[in-house]
Amino acid sequence: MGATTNRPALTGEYDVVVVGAGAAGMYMLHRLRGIGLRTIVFEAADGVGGTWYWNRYPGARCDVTSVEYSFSFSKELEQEWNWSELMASQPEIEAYMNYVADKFDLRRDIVLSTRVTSAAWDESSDTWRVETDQGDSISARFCVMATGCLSVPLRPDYPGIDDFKGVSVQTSLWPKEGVDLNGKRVAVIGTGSSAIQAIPEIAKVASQLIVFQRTPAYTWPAQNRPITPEEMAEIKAHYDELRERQRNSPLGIVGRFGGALLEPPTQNILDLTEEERLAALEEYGFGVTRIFADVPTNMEANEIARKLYGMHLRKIVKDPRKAEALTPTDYPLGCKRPVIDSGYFETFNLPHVDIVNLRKEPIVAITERGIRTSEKEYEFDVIVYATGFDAMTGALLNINPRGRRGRTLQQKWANGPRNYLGLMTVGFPNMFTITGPGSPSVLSNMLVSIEQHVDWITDCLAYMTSKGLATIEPTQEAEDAWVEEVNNVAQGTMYVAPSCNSWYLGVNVPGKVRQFMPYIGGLDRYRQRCDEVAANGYEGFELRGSPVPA
Ligand code: FAD
Ligand code: N01
Repeated sequence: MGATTNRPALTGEYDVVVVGAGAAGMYMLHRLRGIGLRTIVFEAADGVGGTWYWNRYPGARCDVTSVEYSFSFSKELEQEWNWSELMASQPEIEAYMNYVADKFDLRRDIVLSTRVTSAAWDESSDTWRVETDQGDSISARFCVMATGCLSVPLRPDYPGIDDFKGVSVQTSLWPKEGVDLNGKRVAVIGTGSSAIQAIPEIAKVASQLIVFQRTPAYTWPAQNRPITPEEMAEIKAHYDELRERQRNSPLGIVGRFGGALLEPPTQNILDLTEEERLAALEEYGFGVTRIFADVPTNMEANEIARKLYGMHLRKIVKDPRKAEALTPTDYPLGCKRPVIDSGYFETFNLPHVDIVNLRKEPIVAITERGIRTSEKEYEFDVIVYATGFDAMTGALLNINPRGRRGRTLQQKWANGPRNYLGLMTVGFPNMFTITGPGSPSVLSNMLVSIEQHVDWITDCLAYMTSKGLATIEPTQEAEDAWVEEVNNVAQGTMYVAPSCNSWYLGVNVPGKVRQFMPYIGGLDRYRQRCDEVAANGYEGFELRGSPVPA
């Protein structure tokens, strides 16, 4: 969607360049202005909001309650903004992001429709030189990558993919003007969060909907509903308390989620009799998978919970063929990011909605008329690709920053991402990543993680400015120890089970190294660690006052 700009190329010098104007880039800009740093933000899209700008597919909404998935840095903002639903839809969140941009007068320093194409560290001047696809070439002492964890769409490379004569559309690149799906024959490829939100909405208007599924998903009912004005007033009266609890929680979330309480469970499913397990299933439905302590860590317990999940699914989906196709069987609960839905399984009871199991009937090619599998050709008017993202590292490696001695990030991370606290990586001084690999990031409520990272970076830059320091970079020792800790805490969880394949592990991208990327130790523990590091004079970082000899 990024249009060509007709503005003169920018060539100035700045204190900080920020890449990306999603929630992270916008809040970063606001804080940097607050400490008097001259900042410029480049954004590829022609609007702000990042995720909430790009993902306009039908049904797109957040799955954390919106009062929690919102900025906490301004009490005024909290009091002015009203959320209409527990989990707001994309248009509402995009409107919120735009409201924030206007309220804090952010737009004057955000350069839209401009993609950063390179960033190179100049050792002689201790600055980053950043270039864009619009001919800009600016320098800045610091570079903040607010490029997003889920901002590089992936599309399969099926033979003939460009031959289709109908409309091809990707959930994460959904056009602003929308796509006419009324009365159309629609295919959806993929069954991750995006597809699972879109499918019930598409089914409402399409004449035929066929879902092409490679891996069935575990999904839990969203239990979304409108927020009444009385509830909103009550929330506004207690925001301070809510924010405090969010910041001190492992996920940055304190509310209810998918019907189960977030307090850590204590009872083990392995201690229950078969009758007791069935009674729990009766009482909690799909939520039964979330109420036992041993399910996330013990494979036998996980298997039992998985079977209960399948039993509940078969009660909802009436056609046994569809139910069988939709039932996850070969990977554990807790391996992939939980999916939250509104009537997903029920949608398959509609006569015009069907599912193709790609494990039995793989796609061979995209044709002029539709999709050819190993069995037959299906004809469509619209093909929706809901095939995910090159997550966590994709946007950074696309820019491929060039650090000390000309070494690129692609070279450094050839065997997977390595950094200290998920914030900085050795060899790339003065370059910060927001919610990058090695931080709680996508395992948490991202707005809480974003605020934590932005606040930490702001404090760090204020400290450096006050001491007249030129560069900051982690020590090799600190980086190695952190990488080991990130790996260690993930061991024994379903996230890294041998049968688990997820984008957290990078395995959805052909050729990407299998490595669990986020830090699973909890946002509360992580925050404490970051605070201690800062309080100890940025322990594990090397701070210098003058250019380093080459
Ligand atoms: P983004 O919002 O991704 O913004 C990054 C921006 O950087 C993009 O606008 C991109 O265009 C820009 N950019 C990237 N590379 C360049 C470049 N080279 N040059 C210029 N610009 C560039 N998280 C939750 O916690 N709860 C949720 O309920 C939730 N729902 C989600 C729903 C969807 C559909 C998706 C895709 C993600 C969801 N997430 C959710 C994760 C979401 O990405 C984060 O919550 C959050 O919006 C990330 O903000 P960000 O600013 O870090 O990144
Ligand atoms: O992407 P995904 P997504 N042929 O990677 C399939 C956030 N989010 O956009 O599992 C056939 O999860 C792939 O199959 P498999 C959230 O963090 C949040 O849905 O690899 N199929 C899978 O089914 C989420 O986790 C919300 O076998 C192919 C699907 O496509 C993240 O974004 C909403 C294929 C991709 O699923 C990503 O979600 C939306 C191929 N060649 C997104 N390639 C909320 O509700 C891939 N697939 C908050």
